[in-house]
Amino acid sequence: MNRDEMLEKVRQAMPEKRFIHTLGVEETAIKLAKIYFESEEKASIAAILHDYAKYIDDAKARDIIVQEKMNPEFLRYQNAIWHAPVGAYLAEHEFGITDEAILDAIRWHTTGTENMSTLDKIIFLADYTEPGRDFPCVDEARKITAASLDKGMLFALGRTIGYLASKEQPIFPDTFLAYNHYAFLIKEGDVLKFE
Ligand code: DGI
Ligand code: FE
Ligand code: FE
Repeated sequence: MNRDEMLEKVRQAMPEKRFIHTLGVEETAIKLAKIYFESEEKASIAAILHDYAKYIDDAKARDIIVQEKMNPEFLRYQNAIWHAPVGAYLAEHEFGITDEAILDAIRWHTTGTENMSTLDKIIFLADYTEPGRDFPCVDEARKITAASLDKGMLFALGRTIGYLASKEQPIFPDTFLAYNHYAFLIKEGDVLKFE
């Protein structure tokens, strides 16, 4: 399937607004791939497909998580996080994507996880900072991301955790694992710098 065919199938699976977001994520992911020497093609494909599963029925998403023996913990948390692992599954089974790097970037784009690759971080942060995003600290997130993917991750994860906590929502464990990873990394980096 070429880029245009992929885009058309994605467009048909979501409202116009979400499709515009998808194009924004692709544009941003390609820019970040250039800055951080990652494959622009992989960034483009992962971005186009990242929210493909956003509008499938909860029942269907649940079935896929169970049948594919994904981490059952996903189901204990809000359905807002299901479209990421389910999206990775559909990218493989409906779009024929076999590249694990692309599938992982889709799989972890919402919650984050420990040990994220450069491509994973690019998709996570492109999703958070694409031009259509409009929340108070988004410009700060864009600047930090352009300077360092790891600092961008720390900022985005910290803000997301703070936001979810303010709403008294449960937070998926991988989000904390990811947050701590970057918090330690950056703290230790600072110690080295000043020693
Ligand atoms: O799909 P998008 O709207 O483009 O963005 P997204 O995939 O990052 O997910 C949307 C929401 O999921 C976001 O507002 C935060 C929410 N969310 C719910 N539970 C969790 C979570 N995000 C993280 N990182 N961890 C959670 O446990
Ligand atoms: Fe998403
Ligand atoms: Fe998204």
